[in-house]
Amino acid sequence: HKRIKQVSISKPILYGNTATKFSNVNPIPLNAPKDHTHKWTVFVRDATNNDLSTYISKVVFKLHDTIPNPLRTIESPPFEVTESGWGEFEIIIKIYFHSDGGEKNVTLLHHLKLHPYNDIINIDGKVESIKYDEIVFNEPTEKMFELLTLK
Ligand code: SLL
Repeated sequence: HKRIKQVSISKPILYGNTATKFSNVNPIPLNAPKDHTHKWTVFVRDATNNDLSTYISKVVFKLHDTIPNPLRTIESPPFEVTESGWGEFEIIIKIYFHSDGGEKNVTLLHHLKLHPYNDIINIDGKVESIKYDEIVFNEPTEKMFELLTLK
């Protein structure tokens, strides 16, 4: 892989989760275990609403072992997983790039938030814990450069 010297491209992303508590207006699904208290979605998305699939091939979310099939592989946008449950835990998020670009995967860690406290925004009973980050590609290969600059 030929690399382009002294070029750095960064891609803005958002990752995190939203959660809503089950209630009278937002009842627990009939097929959900009775101890589940929340519905939640964990996601990775582009911070500027561009299509991540131009350079990302898949996102793997490693959930808590108490959840059925904890390893979830998402191969096209939206890169997200929606589940119900009762507890907070660490989610390992692995972002894989198209293999012909010659880039290693990137690992992010997200603490799933269900309860509104600390830096959590709570709008209409919805809890959100979302972070902004930039994936930096230093001296990308020619192929990766092409994928990163596709419109
Ligand atoms: C801990 N924080 O560290 C806890 C673990 C696990 C949450 C929380 C299971 C959902 C399901 C669920 O919500 N687990 O039954 O599908 O021990």
